[in-house]
Amino acid sequence: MTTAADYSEKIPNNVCLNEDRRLQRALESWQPNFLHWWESMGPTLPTRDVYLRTAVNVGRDGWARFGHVPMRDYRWGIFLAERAPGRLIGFGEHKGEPAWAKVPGEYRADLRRLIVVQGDTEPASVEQQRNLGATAPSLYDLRNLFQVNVEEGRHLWAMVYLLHAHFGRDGRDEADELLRRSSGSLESPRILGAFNEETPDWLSFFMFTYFTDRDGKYQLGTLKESAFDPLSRTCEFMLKEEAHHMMVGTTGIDRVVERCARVMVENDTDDVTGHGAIGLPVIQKYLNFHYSVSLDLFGGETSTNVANYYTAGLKGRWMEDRRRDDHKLASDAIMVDALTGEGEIGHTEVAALTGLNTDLRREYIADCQSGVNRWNKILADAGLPQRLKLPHIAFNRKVGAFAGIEASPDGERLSPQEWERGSSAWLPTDVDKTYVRSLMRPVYERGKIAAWIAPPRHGINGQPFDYDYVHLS
Ligand code: BYC
Ligand code: FE
Ligand code: FE
Repeated sequence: MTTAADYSEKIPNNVCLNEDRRLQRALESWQPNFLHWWESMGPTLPTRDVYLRTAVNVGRDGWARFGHVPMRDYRWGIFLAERAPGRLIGFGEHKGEPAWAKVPGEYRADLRRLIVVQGDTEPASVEQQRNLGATAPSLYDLRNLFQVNVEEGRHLWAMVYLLHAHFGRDGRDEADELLRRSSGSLESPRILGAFNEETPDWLSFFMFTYFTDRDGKYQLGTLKESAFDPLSRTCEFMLKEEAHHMMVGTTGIDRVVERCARVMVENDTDDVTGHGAIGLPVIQKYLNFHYSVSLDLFGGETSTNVANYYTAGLKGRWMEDRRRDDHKLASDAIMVDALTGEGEIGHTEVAALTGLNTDLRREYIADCQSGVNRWNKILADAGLPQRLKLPHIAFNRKVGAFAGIEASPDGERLSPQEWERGSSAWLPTDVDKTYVRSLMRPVYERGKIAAWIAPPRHGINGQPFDYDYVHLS
């Protein structure tokens, strides 16, 4: 089914869309709705063109091309990673059977649900980030924002393709719903909590791309294992684009910390407010917030949903093929984070299958820690004793075992009164947010950068920092 990418089509694709006229027509009639959504809910800053990477193929000899394009003309395409001939299902009760090219009737509802939840996050993030162009710290950052935005738009296309191609009438209805719900809406909000939060400033944006896009990396990693081959192949290709989103977050926070450290050292002070930088306590609070809402995205510590998904072969584990067990887990056990009988924050043993959200969350947490280590190295190299850290798993949770209690960042269980007294020291307050916002003034001059952030070490695609990444209109 996969061929060379067809770029002459209205919808670029490598799925031979022109061989299925019905599907092609259905997607071509969704396309104007997508463009209307992009115009009304996407980036608000008017631009002439942006130096963007466009996915054009999936092959080993280059999958993307770079060039200045008007964002509305971005070629959102449908690309599935190459088919692995003879691919077998790697886990669950169908382990060893051939992967499915079509959706089995008994798993239709669950697969549709997973694809809809995944698809819903993509436009949500574009909506959350739509006003950030107005306050970009440099043309380089502005370009990265838009790159992330167009690619999340393409990820929406990826899920809509699956819905249209494999779920008939209800798939088309779900595709329409994906454009109808909107982030933060009271009547029809996005499905998952984190995607209804605001991303009002660039520190939030970098935290979001570090912590929340990283949930995307891990969820896509589990869906890449899916027995449903088209889902597996589309997620594999999405992960390629996701790496850049992660880079934006990681290096974005690097640069905020680097700037803060330098101002602290140069002025011999812990308080950088008034020196135009963002201080470590504020960075820590933003980190606490984005990390804890992102932990919620993994669902409950124990979940029968995830057990069913795994057994059915719909959603695997991170690096499934590297796990040394029977890939069925029917009689295995796992320790998960839990409230103990006495209401203490601790652990309990459960069936491995129902603990799979915890398994994935742990992989994610270890990965998050690597970023914190990086930022702490920047502080250490500047000769500073302060350090950032990930808050405890029970801190500020709204989903799962700790949703009903309060805990400090150190994992100490708190009464509602203690939480009330402490929370302003742990989560961004209105004062913190107002301060951060006061720093957010746009810098659109080539080679210039806002005072609260250090310049990047590298430009994009070998271009220098002072390249004309974006032409405003
Ligand atoms: N908010 O059995 P449970 C990305 C619901 S990010 C609201 O504990 P389960 C991206 C849950 O749906 C990756 N509701 O959890 C990043 C369920 O409802 P139903 C997105 C929540 O089902 C940045 C009920 O609570 N992809 O790509 O095992 C920018 C009980 O749930 C939340 C996916 O998530 C929440 N946080 O796991 C752009 C992959 N958490 O069904 C893009 C697909 C749980 O009983 N989704 N609930 O009505 C999944 O695999 C699973 O649905 C979840 C939840 C991991 C989300
Ligand atoms: Fe995405
Ligand atoms: Fe992303």
